[in-house]
Amino acid sequence: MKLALIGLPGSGKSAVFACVTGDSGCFHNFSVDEPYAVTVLVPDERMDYLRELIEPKKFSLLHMEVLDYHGLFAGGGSRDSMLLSDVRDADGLVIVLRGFTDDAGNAPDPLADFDSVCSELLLGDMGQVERRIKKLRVQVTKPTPSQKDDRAELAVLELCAKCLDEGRPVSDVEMSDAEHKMLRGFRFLTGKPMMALVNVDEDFSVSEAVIAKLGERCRSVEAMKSAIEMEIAELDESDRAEFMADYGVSEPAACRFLGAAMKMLDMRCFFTAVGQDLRAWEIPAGATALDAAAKVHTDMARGFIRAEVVHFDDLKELGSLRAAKAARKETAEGKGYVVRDGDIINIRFNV
Ligand SMILES: Nc1nc2c(ncn2[C@@H]2O[C@H](COP(=O)(O)OP(=O)(O)OP(=O)(O)O)[C@@H](O)[C@H]2O)c(=O)[nH]1
Ligand SMILES: [Mg+2]
Repeated sequence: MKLALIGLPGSGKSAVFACVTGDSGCFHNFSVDEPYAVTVLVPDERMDYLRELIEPKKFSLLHMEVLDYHGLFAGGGSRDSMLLSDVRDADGLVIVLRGFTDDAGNAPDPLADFDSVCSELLLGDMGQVERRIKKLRVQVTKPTPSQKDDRAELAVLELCAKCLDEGRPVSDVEMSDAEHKMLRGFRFLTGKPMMALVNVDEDFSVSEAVIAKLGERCRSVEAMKSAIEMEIAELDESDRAEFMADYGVSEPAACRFLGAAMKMLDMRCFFTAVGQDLRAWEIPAGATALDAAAKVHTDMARGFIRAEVVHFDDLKELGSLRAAKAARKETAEGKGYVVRDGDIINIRFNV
């Protein structure tokens, strides 16, 4: 999973990045072309519980790659278009919004900044759509083998262009699964899930009205006191709890942020414990037991027999896998079973 931190210059992207990754190398990245990237482990209390219970030799949490980009300039031209073409690889966007008075004395206005960032994303997609439409319009006049497909693509792209032109994201365009598939290669910026993250200091809090407004456009809205969180991260364990209580911070930034990111990406997490290897895996909402098998190993999907499933909550309530099985909490599921967050899955297969 890949998360891109983007926003206007000086909104605090690097401060947020340092908080959630614990890596302050981002402050020394002066390359305009390359983002600063770090892969972090996603903490999970359920995995901690299973680890104590099973005592596996190998233990792997989910991984999340976090990328800190340079600031977007409104109407930023070629520099921004290069940055945005890199951002197309991300699974989700974190729009970092300034929630503190900047050095020039400008009061924060997260909604206006959010609109500026969205305009850049819209323009980025618009450029791509227009170029392709122009090409297709010529192409469909020729009797090529792909003429039918080209016509179909052109029709959806024209809907996308209209939508973008009205200032709305391509995710607003109603598309069939086949159409989605057809346009997948574009990796539209305005088709990606978004989190709005307001980077606030002590003097500013985000109003309910602003949160509601951002919530209309984003799957998740978070506020983070990155300056304070950075101080917390640097404290000794013994001072940390008291400091956090003083500032009303209940959970370290990284945990909260990564939890919100999983929600934004609409990912489910399932576990496997095979032999001495305990692992967490991510899978999109709605994915099936067969998808889960394919995620673990292509052979498992090819020779899929059944999935034996125990939910983590049942295991925890009963204290062990054996007890959960005795209480008939384990079920045998077929290929089409929709995986739930927290399922512990054992794939039976034969190749
Ligand atoms: N008061 C206050 N200042 C902050 C906060 N977060 C960041 N800053 C300051 O704002 C400035 C920009 O912070 P960065 O984290 O470097 O912002 P950025 O978005 O990465 O900036 P660019 O990469 O240049 O676009 C720095 O001077 C920070 O010290 C905050 O929560 N409160
Ligand atoms: Mg920065």
